[in-house]
Amino acid sequence: MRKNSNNQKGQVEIMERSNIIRAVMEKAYQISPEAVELIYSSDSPEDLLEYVLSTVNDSVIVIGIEDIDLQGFAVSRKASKLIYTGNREYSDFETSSELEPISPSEPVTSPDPDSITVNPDPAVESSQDPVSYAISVPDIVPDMVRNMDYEPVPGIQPDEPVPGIQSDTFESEEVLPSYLVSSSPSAAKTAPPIFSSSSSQAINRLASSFFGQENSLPSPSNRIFRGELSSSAPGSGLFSGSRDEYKNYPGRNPVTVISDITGHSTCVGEYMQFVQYFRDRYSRLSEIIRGRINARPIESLKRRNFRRGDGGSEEISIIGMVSDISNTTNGHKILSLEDPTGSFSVLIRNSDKELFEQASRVLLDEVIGVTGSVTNDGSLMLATKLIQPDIPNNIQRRTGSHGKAVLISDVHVGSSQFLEDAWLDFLDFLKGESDLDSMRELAASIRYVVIAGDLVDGIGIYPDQEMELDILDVYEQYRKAAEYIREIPEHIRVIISPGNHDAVRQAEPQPALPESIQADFPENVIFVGNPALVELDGVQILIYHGRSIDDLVASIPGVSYQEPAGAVLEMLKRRHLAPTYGSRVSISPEKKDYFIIDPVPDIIHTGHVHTFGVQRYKNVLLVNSGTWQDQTEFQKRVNLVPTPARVPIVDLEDFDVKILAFD
Ligand code: D5M
Ligand code: FE
Ligand code: ZN
Repeated sequence: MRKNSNNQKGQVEIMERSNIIRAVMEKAYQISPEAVELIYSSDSPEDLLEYVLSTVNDSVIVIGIEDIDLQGFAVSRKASKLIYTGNREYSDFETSSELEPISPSEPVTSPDPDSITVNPDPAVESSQDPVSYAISVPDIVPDMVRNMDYEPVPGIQPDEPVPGIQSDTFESEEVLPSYLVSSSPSAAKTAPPIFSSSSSQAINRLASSFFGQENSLPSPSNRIFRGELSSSAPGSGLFSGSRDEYKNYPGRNPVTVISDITGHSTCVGEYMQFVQYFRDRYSRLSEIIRGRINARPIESLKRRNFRRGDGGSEEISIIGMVSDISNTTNGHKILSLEDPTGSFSVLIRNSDKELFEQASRVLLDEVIGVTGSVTNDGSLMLATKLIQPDIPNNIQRRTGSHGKAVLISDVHVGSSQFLEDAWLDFLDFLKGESDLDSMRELAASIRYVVIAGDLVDGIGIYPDQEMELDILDVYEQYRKAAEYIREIPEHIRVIISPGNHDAVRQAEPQPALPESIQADFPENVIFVGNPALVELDGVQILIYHGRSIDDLVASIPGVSYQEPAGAVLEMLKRRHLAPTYGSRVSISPEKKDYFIIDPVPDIIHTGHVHTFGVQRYKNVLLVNSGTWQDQTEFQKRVNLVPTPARVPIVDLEDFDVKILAFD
């Protein structure tokens, strides 16, 4: 906010342009520069903005001047003058315009200098060609990082004393607050409606139950969602349907879309939808674990015959969703687990080093199995084993395909840091215009190009973004992107999935880009949602932009921006692309949990963090493609060093990966 000295009234504060963008963004819209200008230059921008936000509907993604009804505004003002006397309060507006300067929702943790290793990918070749094959490791300036004002690193839990656990005896009567150990409706009523999670973000989380206790769920701001925005035709039958229901794109380079939210969103943010979402998550992930352990419903643990000292010290297993993580004063860990029948506390002693290390990597809301014995008083389970839904060791990859797929992401067309020269060199390569025969041959074998989000930079994505944009209009950005994509030879199928900079709803799963944008792109482009499971001539690739990587880096020890594929590996072990609900990823509670990794794909392709990494895990290839955007001002401030213009090319026959560098 600033005083506008040009303003006739002298004293009236008006909004900065960036505050207009931010306030619009808060409501999950974007805004065109012309519309910003129109609001900014009106005599009452705050009122006008409030009015515009109250009148635009869910079919609008980008607020343009055509969405601003000045006449309606004038009429409504006249009417409000008749109704109100005295000063009017703009409480909604005030909250949205007084946000902190840099969005605190996306902190970047300091890179850990000790954890940097060069990715040991056997397919990396070295060459004297104009195109080099080396992967560079980003420089780290730890001092700069230390000077930054960071949030505490999540994952380090405050040592909260837990009632009843003062020593190493586990037989005490009163162990945990009742809202954690009881699932009866009466207990739910006494439970606080919201509690702070053990993550440093202290976000509002679901209350005592994931599984549907009444009175337990408030509606935090990131759980109010706009409806489906894409007008794309419905298609896939998701996981439940037969193959015929999948969306097929036949031809020389066939594509089948197996799972994609596009055209299937049912979410309006109602309470029961959250319950349904968590039930789906629990039932599908617990089913995977159930194949490996003989688990009982949590409710049955209340029976005395399981307890130690009652002659029932046998080991038993449960499967639950982690609703809380805390440390005892003696440094043991307590996980609260919930299943649809109840909740239970599991204690992991720090004397069991291996188990304790495993427990310190457990994330809120992930589904795990626990084996152990129940204490004498029936209040705690002493864990001896934690089981994740991890993929089987002997997983076979799909075979029968041939040719190659290029995996890229984070192009950021429109950004002033967009590396156009490198990008044009890449397009020349795809067109078969390289000087070297070997490069032309390689180009000729390419059948697919997959883009995992952030095709354009967008506008209003973060404060003051317009200072770093070459193209200020998001539609212009897409027109430019379409122009580039038209350069790609027609026989190559291009698959475009959105990211957080794209013009679709921010809540994930995100639908495919809207038809108005798709219309500019050539026939060989297929638009899918984020995430999307897609089959490229028989090879399954799970495409996910990767917003949750920011969370995983912040909460799992050893996971870093320098090795982003390591974060994807952690997703795979949990069989979930965004395990923790309500952190940086705003998840729309759809009927089905689209983030569950099932079936196991052959390739997982992510992006978002702008660093490059390739890893293999039990026959699954994990690729985090880098970016085509140079370091932004924000990234400079947090010392996030991107690895731009790297192009991984995957051989669909033997899953060999070649990495080209165009910088
Ligand atoms: O995100 C690129 C990476 O940089 C990702 O790790 C988030 C981080 N990032 C970028 N800009 C911001 C702002 N303004 N706040 C917090 N974190 C940020 P991308 O999606 O390409 O912007
Ligand atoms: Fe990006
Ligand atoms: Zn992104």
